[in-house]
Amino acid sequence: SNIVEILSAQDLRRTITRLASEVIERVGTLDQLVLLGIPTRGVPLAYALAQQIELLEQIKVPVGSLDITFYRDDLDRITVRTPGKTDLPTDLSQKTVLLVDDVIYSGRTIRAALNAVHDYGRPTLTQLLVLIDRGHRELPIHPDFTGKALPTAREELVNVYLDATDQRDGVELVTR
Ligand code: 3GP
Ligand code: MG
Repeated sequence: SNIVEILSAQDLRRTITRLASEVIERVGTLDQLVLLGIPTRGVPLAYALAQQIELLEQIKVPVGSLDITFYRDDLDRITVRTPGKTDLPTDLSQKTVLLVDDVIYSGRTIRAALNAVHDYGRPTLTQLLVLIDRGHRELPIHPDFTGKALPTAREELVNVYLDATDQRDGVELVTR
């Protein structure tokens, strides 16, 4: 297999900075905003975004994580079932929920995440931020904020590395 660098550590930091600015710009008030990361790497990504938002606006945005293990309709197709962890910083009613994930592919994970959110309250608005959109959607789900749209072949794999989990930052494409 062949590994191609898609985002260097510096590129990734710039992308996170830009995404934080876009969220601030488009969400209007930050008062009701809650970031919910989807395990595994959506969680450290959500924390990195919150840190950048705080740097820019001096506002601490609550961050949580959303375990969607039991909401997937295709559990048998998922070879590695890592139970995630749901850790909500607040009741989601009347909130603006920003779902945060590292890679979007079919869209099934996000559909499951929407079902999970629904069980924890009724947000005023729910939006989606992804670092990498690698295409191949099977559902009418589209991110509101995208780090990078990266057309891929189905057999390719995107590796996202984040300092908190991987002691390095960057994005690679593994081609076979
Ligand atoms: P989705 O397909 O539900 O949108 O395929 C199951 C899930 O695995 C994807 O969500 C996505 O979260 C993740 N995924 C799919 N392809 C990749 C990839 O190339 N890299 C990473 N890191 N995750 C992927
Ligand atoms: Mg992921």
